[in-house]
Amino acid sequence: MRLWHNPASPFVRKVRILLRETNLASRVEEINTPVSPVNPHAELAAKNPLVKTPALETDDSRVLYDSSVICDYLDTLHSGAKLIPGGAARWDALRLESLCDGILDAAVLCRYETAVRPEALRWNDWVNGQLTKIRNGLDALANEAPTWGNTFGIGQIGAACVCGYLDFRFADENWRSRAALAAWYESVKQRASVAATVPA
Ligand code: 99T
Repeated sequence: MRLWHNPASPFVRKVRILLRETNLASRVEEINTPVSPVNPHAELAAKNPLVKTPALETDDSRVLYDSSVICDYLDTLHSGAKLIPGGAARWDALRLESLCDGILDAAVLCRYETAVRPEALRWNDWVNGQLTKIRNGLDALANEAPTWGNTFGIGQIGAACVCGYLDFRFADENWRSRAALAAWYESVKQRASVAATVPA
């Protein structure tokens, strides 16, 4: 399999953590792919019309995107404990994954607003709207983090990617003021899969 990959991307990181948690990493070749909404990567564009990372080419030549679909697919390829559970727990896990994806979508939009959009075209109210989504989402994560125990499924993978991305791109945001989330992240940062995939 081939993964169009970008070491800054929190969405790619979800996939890379899942690959390591499930011992599938050796089956995937990672192709480093710089992405920008204003400078589409030609090879990636031929595989994913949205020109976003991650995209995964499977051994039977399907190209899958986005990160949720890729994680769902990869979780079918191993015989260990599933990171996307079945039964009623599935909906809690997928809802938590969506919450984390939504926080990350807002964070990446803010990042592009400041790193890509020309200063004269920036709109503070719009950025503040995205920051509000991030902060409300973090409050929700902090409320539920104490219920997670030792579970490290797709939702917690997403939460680890949120915390790591905010450290990487939003160092001034002080998300650690939410003590329950900060304490949870301190414990999962030590996992080999999380430590090996710190954004760069
Ligand atoms: O928007 C673009 O054209 C390029 N952006 C991306 O490819 C980002 C990289 S994060 N990926 C996504 O937004 C994927 C979202 C999708 N719903 C998923 O896979 O879950 C780059 C962050 C950074 O550089 O700071």
